[in-house]
Amino acid sequence: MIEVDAAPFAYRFDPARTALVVIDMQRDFLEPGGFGETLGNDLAPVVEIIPTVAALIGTFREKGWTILHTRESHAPDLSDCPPAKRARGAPALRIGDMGPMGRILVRGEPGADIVGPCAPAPGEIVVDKPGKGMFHATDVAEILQARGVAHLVFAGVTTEVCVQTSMREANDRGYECLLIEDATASYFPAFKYATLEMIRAQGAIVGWTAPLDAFRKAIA
Ligand code: C5J
Repeated sequence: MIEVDAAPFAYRFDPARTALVVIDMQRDFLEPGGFGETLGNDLAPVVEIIPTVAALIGTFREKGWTILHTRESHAPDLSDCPPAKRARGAPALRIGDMGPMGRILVRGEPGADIVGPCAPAPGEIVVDKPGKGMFHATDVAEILQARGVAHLVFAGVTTEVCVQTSMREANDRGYECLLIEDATASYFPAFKYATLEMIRAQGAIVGWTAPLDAFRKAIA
């Protein structure tokens, strides 16, 4: 077992039973004209973490450990997009509308792709998810079970939406979850801060958090 200096206390994991989960590092959330920006968000805080997420992916790759990437996206006919999700808020462009990177959050469109520095390598798992949580309407549960995974290391965007939802879903299913603090971001820095606090509160009620440096030191 490897022990990471994490909060609220040490996080222990067995690399053979661990997967890195990189949530939704997609152009639609990180680049101008995508879903995130159409909702009126400032992209700067999420763009800032791209090199750290890429470094974390590189660390797992060097070790040959399991990597799973998710993409929030919908079928072209939007049959997996609840009308309530499409109607929510007052975005400049709604899910399925044509934007500068193709149809917003639609599978196969350029905007649904993962940004270059974080792009999946051959052999890495890529899961398209129609919801905020990675277990909803996907085969993530079966994929992890087949590989005997018990520990999940999380990164990606946004901290309080898809990352937190996926981490809570995983925690309820019995996975030991660690969120890498500087490899996750929100459009709202205060929401990121609050999410990190609530995850590790009450004795790691949802899981652990640690910076990338601490993770790297542990595995060195
Ligand atoms: C959002 C996500 N924020 N990936 N999606 O709508 O967090």
